[in-house]
Amino acid sequence: MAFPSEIVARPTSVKAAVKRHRKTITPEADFKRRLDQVARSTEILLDRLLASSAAPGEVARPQRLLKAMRYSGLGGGKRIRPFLVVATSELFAVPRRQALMVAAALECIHCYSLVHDDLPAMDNDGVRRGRPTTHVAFDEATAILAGDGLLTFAFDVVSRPQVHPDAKVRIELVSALARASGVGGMAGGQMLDLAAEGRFSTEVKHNADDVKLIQTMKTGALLKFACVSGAILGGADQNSQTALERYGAAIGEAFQVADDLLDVEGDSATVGKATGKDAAAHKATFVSLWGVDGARARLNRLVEEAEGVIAVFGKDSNLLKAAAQFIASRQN
Ligand code: GRG
Repeated sequence: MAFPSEIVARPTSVKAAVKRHRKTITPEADFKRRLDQVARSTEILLDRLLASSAAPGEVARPQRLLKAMRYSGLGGGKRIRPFLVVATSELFAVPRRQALMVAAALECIHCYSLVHDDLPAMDNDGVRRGRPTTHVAFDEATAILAGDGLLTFAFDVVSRPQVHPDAKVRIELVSALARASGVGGMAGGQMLDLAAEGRFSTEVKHNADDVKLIQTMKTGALLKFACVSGAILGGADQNSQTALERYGAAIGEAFQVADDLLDVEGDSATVGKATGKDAAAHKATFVSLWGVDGARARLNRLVEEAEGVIAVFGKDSNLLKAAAQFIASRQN
């Protein structure tokens, strides 16, 4: 696949104008502009990657499956994970095109998890990103396969030479992404979450440590990978890598606390999915443990922690500080 030049090439005059403009805008506005830009670039890249023609080694791409994968992966979402990959890669001057390939792969995993999470056997949701969920728009079997297709496609994308010329770096990314997504990460966290709902036993108790473990795995692992991937791509030293791991862990938890608060306080039209479901399903959440005020206080502490650890990057950390604020105050 030829890399779409419109998502990386910017003429020098535009770069200079952007630099001048950046000096005059707030970190929050700069963050929103950059998030938009990464979302657009991710969309263009995923559109190209999920084209109808088969890649070398593939036999054919069945139209219905591809359509369901495109429905699930394109045309929605905040693209916060791709943003984090690109922003952390910038700290180490990683070329944008490399970071975007990792961003696209990670977004495929995220979208697969949403498709499977919405299935009748899991959360049984009819609306996602303000549209019918994949199994509603297509059918259950197609949605399962679309999730499977996106999951495996992510590893196809992240192992491509365009990600990094050094195969060792690509293997490190493949391994980190697999561990964040699988039995010891997101899929494992989903299993623990279902168990905590009482799906497999009526004797269910959970304390703060259980809830934290579930969320660290279910939601936090992918967000942490997003932050660490910039360090892997950039061959960062151990201190930088550790700072990004700690930042990723703090915003990962903050993301989930914010999600739990949105489920209680948000309205479904703005959030883009049904709300009030956690309490109805007796889910183990930060709000069920600490109440709304306790969860909000924890959220503020997590943002402070994220801002503190990322400060080692000096003024280059402003964008990531704004990202932590956004994650805590998001409305959808
Ligand atoms: C089914 C293996 C499997 C895992 C599902 C992540 C997950 C595990 C389920 C998603 C359910 C959920 C709503 C979790 C809360 C946090 C979360 C991941 C919210 C959605 O992420 P956003 O807000 O979504 O980044 P967009 O639509 O912006 O991409």
